[in-house]
Amino acid sequence: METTIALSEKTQYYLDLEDKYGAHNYHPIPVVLAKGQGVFLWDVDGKRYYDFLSGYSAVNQGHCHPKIIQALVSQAEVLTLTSRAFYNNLLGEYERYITHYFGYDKVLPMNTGVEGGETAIKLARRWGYVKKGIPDNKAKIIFAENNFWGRTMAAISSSTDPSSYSKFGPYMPGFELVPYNNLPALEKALQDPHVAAFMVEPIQGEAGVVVPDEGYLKGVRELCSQYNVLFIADEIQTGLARTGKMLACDHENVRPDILILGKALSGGTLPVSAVLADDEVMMNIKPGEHGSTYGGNPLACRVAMAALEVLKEEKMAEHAEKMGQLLRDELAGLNSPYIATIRGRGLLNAIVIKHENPEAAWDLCLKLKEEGLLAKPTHGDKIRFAPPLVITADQIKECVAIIGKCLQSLG
Ligand code: PXG
Repeated sequence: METTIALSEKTQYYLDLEDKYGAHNYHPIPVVLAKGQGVFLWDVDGKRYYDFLSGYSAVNQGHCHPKIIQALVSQAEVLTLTSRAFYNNLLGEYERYITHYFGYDKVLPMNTGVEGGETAIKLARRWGYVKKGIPDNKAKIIFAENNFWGRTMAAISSSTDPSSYSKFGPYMPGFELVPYNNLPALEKALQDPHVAAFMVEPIQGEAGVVVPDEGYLKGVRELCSQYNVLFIADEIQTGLARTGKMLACDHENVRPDILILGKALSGGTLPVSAVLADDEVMMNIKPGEHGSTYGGNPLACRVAMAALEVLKEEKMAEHAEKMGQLLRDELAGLNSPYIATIRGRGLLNAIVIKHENPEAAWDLCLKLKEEGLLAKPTHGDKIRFAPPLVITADQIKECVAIIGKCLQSLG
């Protein structure tokens, strides 16, 4: 039985509106948010919450970061979109900025994360035909089981989650799966000469913050190099300081051939994604062969530069590393019988709930909401704890006290 909680009249009004007029493709926690600042969100009744989801890591810099909002507003008053039919005075500046920032020859700008993934796969297939010599239409892309990279037909075609793919077929051919965190299985798959790329999250986010063994990413890099296969890192959720380094791949000092970024690339203001690669990969796509109306728009370019500047200026990676360690230590200190596992890196963390009630994780999130902390379960028993990276040590302690109190009341 799902716990029922009293909702204010205002809250109920907005829930009813979405229920009546919106598609029922989400099952949100019943809170209606109206304002955000830093680590905090406020609902329509003015109640304040700690945000422990950060828009699935899109709001790493904190809600409404003044520098990012300033960039957004000032650019919005001047020029927002030209299309790629013409040049604009920010795209080239942004391209230089982001390629230097991450150390790649070129960037291909898109909007949502899933478009970044689609773009990476197109680049890899094209490279496979043009450079690796894979026969036409035979290219394969390998993915890890339990991956999540969005909702398009290609993304669900590589999914092992039935709620993502069921009854949406037929599916995209040329995709194969290997278990995550398993180098021998990967090596076996890469021996097929038709494989163009292996696409992987350095930490699996939506799967429940699954951190691979130390050495996995290094092993992936080595195997991909050995078998002439492109290593595509989906850093849409793990990148941009979230895990305590600018990129999660930096923990093992590996450089992917194709790097996909999204989410926090705009600090939660606009859908902005980017695919980075060197010329050997990027220059195989010619004019007219890929693009997007909004990709590379001046507003996005200006905002993305500000969002990236903030990460460095405020040393957010180092801070996330320290705060993440503190968060996991404090959670462990609760000694709760209802926490089976605490895992994560930097401020990308999850707990696994152990309780005879299968709805316990959901119920806990409802209790957390009552106590002023917002989190959401994934896959039933896992709860992500991923606050904005501006959270302080005192705030972490306060939040863990809230979590401890709510765990106790699970009973
Ligand atoms: N890659 C990873 C690793 C992700 O976590 C995407 C790609 C796709 O990004 P876009 O911008 O296309 O959503 C994600 C998305 C949700 C939701 O329902 C999204 C994610 C995780 C959980 C829920 O919005 N991540």
